[in-house]
Amino acid sequence: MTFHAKKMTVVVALSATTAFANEVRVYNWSDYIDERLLSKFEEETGLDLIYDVFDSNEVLETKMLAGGSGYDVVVPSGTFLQRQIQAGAFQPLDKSKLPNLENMWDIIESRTAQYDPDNAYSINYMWGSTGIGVNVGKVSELLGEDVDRSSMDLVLKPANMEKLAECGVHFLDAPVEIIPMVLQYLGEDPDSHDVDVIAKTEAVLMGVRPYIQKFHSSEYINALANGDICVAVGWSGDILQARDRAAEAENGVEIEYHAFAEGSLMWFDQMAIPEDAPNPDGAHVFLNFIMDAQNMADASNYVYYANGNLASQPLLAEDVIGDTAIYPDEATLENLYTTTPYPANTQRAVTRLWTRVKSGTWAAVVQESGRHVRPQSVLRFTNGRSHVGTCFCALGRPQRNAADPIQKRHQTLRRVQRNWWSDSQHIFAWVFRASRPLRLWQDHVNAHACRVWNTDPRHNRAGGRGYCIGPGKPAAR
Ligand code: N2P
Repeated sequence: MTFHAKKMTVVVALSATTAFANEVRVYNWSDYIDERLLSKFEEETGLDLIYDVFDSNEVLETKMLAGGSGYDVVVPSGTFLQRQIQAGAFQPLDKSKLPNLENMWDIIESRTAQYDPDNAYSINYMWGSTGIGVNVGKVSELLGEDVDRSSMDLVLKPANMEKLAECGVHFLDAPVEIIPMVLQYLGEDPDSHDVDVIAKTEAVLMGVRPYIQKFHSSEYINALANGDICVAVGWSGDILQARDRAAEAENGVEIEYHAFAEGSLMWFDQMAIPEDAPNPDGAHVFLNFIMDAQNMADASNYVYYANGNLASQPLLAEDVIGDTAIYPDEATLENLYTTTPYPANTQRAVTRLWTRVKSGTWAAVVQESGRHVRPQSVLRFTNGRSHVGTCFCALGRPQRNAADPIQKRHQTLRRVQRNWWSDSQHIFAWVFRASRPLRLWQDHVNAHACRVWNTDPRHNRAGGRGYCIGPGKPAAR
């Protein structure tokens, strides 16, 4: 029996190896290749290509760190690649099997070497920026023709977002791109790893959270093109693809992409071979195929992202090589920043912050006892053991005036949930959920954000009642 079982294992293993030798399994970003290249690869090499897609570095990272993904080629962005190389997730490239490496562009290689020294584990596939896609007609209608459509003000100022919520705004579900963006907006180092500095982004994001319809990293292409949304914080080539899809549909939707006037993130997506890839030879064949000048030009011409292949440049369409949103000129390049991987403690704080921002269901908290709260506070509400929400608080005695925004805001609340929360230091609050976005207070609240860490009675002197607004539900559409 034992012998039999062993024999069977050997047979299974052999046939699996044979199957893997004919197959290459590639895991790439969605909307990131001209699919004709996939069949061309199979025709030219006789290998079967299994091509899956993802839209999030975090999803890919989970697979890479767990191991056993079954993929031969994957495409993390530089900062993720660096961390995964350190975790032993990739195997070094066998450069003798990659003659087309000579086509690569030294300028991009020197940049990607910051994540992958000597480019020992990866080749650049494409690179781009994270900026803003706008539906020109809708945004001009809601914010005026003269509004600066390349400014982060569009998506980080509550007053603008309140208006744009009407036509729909998506943000990337990419914390390590959105947080640097908000830091840049705040005039901080976008690559800060300091958790206290990073914490400053929460107030800004919570201030616009009620107006963000969705955090998603691929739906926005069609949503922009169809006119289902009017603004997306997204990736350069994706938004340019939306522009083309709208033009092809002749639906009257005009989409623009802008790197942010305040500065945009520049990132590099790198093809690498997992340490446990079933078919590393096939993976090298695929990488070499991708580095062919014509193939790489075809890919960029289709997806509107720049690539790291110098030899492909004469073969690029004019609306690709000639567009500074894709191939930045010196001036554009100066306004792009890069980031480095977060150490574990920063990453944990970022992940938690992002979860709070995305879930964003604490609509409003009215601090009834209030006396322990300083004016102009951001309150962290806890249930005694763990943090349950953050709200942005402006303190003051409500004036007995019907026009007072505090009292008006009260009228916009439908009390669907009421709880007392308390921690060991007696924070008491009523927790409400809003029936609709809290319009009156967003600007005011944002202008008054700061923090209270505890309920030390010495701080009680401020007195009065605190009115706090946290993130609401996305605007109903
Ligand atoms: C393709 C998105 C790739 C850019 N849809 C993200 N690194």
